[in-house]
Amino acid sequence: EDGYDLWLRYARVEPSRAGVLAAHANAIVASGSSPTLAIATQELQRGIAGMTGTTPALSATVQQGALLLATPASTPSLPVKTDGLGEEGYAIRTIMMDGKAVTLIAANSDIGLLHGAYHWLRLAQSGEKLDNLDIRSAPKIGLRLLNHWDNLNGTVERGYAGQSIWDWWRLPDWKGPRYSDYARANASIGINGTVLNNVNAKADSLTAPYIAKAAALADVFRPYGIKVYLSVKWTAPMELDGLKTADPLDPAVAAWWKAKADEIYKAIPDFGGFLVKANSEGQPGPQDYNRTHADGANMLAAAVKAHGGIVMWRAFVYAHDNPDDRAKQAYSDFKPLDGKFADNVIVQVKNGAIDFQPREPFHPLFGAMPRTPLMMEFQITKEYLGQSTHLTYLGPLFEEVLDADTYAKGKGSTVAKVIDGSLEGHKLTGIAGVANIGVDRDWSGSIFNQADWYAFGRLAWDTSLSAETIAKEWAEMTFSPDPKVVQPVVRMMMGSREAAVDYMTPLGLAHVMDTGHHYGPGPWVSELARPEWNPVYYHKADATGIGFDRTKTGSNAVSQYAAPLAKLFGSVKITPERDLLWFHHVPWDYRLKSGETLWNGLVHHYEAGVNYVADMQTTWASLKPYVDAERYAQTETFLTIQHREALWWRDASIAYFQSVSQRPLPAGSAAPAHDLNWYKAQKFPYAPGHN
Ligand code: BDP
Repeated sequence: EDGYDLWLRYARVEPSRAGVLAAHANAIVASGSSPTLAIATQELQRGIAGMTGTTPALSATVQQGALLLATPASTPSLPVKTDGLGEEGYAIRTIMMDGKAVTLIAANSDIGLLHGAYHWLRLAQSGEKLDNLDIRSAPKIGLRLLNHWDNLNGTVERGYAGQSIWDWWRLPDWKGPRYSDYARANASIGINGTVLNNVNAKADSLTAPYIAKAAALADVFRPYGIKVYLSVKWTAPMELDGLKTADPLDPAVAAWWKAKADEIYKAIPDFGGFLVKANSEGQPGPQDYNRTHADGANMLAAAVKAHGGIVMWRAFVYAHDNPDDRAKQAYSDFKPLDGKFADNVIVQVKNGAIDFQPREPFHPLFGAMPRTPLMMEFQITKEYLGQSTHLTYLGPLFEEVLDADTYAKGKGSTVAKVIDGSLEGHKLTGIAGVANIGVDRDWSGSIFNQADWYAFGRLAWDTSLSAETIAKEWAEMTFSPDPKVVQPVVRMMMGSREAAVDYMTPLGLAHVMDTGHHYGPGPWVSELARPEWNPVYYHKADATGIGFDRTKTGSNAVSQYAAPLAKLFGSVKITPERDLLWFHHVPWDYRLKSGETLWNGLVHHYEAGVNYVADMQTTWASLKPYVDAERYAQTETFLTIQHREALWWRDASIAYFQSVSQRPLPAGSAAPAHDLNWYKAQKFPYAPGHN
């Protein structure tokens, strides 16, 4: 097992379970014909054959124990109501039909049936009961997208799983099996769109040859219910066709984009739309012409509007000439534009105000732009969380953000309700995850990183799921439904993100990773051109203490949150300790809730992180008898790397912060293995994922 099959392994089950499966799926009855329906029935056949050894026949007549796939169109007297299931949802119900017990998968569309088929297969693989089923499921969020930061030359920005899976060079002719396997995996977790290219976009992706390549991929993905989107470069009209300006209010510019959109829609009639990174980290944008983000977004939106397309405009902006706290800048730029965006624009906001840190408080824009649809941007690829080798399950991070209360309309105004549109009554809703996918056989750089892709999709479909439930499902399908495996694996996963927070950025620290590659520790870095590129900017450690004062006495970023939170985060005494140094500059001898000093507490957090990794190693070793050799060995080795690097993080961080705090280590804590200069001297010029 090399991980290629992801959570769709359909491994052979014990004879007794095979009997149960066969009894509930001894034939497949599907009326109608479409590529999507064919995929659904083939997937069911493949899954059942894998698990039981017998392929159920496709049958035209209902028999006891059949699996039935039906829509109101194919079966006018459908015995299950499909109202409220939308175009993508489904119901699964055990019913009696002509005196025979059958399992009915019902939906309004064949895509809904496909999702239902995957749900049934999930139950089958996880060892769940298959009788008396009564399930209804429909996504609350409309756009559930992966964002690939894939470059046209095959590299992947912040990619740690090898080169891009898009073989741009051999497209559109060669459409390898990876593409449909990719679509299967995504459809199985409800993802319905993919942005093919990096937000740091090249204009070339909008040329005719590249549109044809994107169209070829769209053709593969379409029957799986997955639409294609493209990131665009703001100055494409100038670069590709010599326009003198990219001013969004210039009619020639608007006409260029309109013609370009028409050209794309001719090749890809169901093209989803554009994703835009503008005026951010050196990318051009409307502000270069003294126009606003709304001016830019609305011009593009007009170009795709007639085709039903949308524009996802990113709020990830911070300017080099803005002396204000970086954490405040997106809000400062976008909040005044609330209500000014066209109705087919959605603003895409990262989960936190800085950049995908191991922990950040939720982004203050959530809840602050009631008249503008906002979509979430999570990072599935682990730029700041150990990249491919650290086992840091992101489910708890996603869950923490989605469940965070913005208080925008009083208690219970969670981020999830902002992005599913229910809080402010928006119809256009979305969530995006920056993909962790590459050509590695295991797709994601490690077996456990697959869980992050899986968790993103499952939460995008249903934000009310718990990270733990998802981890359990994933472990059951990825390894085995045996509780002897599932329980320890889930336990490892559930604490692993907090462990990374502990050994990298405890107590609300952030962005102390080394420059460029963001891999190991670099809290000492202070000499880069822009202040906010330097870790010292974020931790502000000095002789008196550590942390970024974002209260009234500092940058006052707390004022960007709703009143109850501004109050909470504004007071050092009541700020949750996990966010302490994000909001406050705190004296080294400040007393934490545990009674120990901040300095001692910091050291203990680093150690707790390292110890957690050691515990995962022990747990994993105990699973050796139950896991196949290849996947066992990869995880074992990666945990060894993680432990070594957690120690490195601990030691380097302590060596540096001790040089500032001038405090002795708490009793029982070992001194770092090397002196500070040794840690500073570590360089990684060829670390993956950055230019
Ligand atoms: C940061 C990455 C950078 C991305 C940028 C973005 O370091 O590579 O281009 O975000 O999201 O996380 O645009």
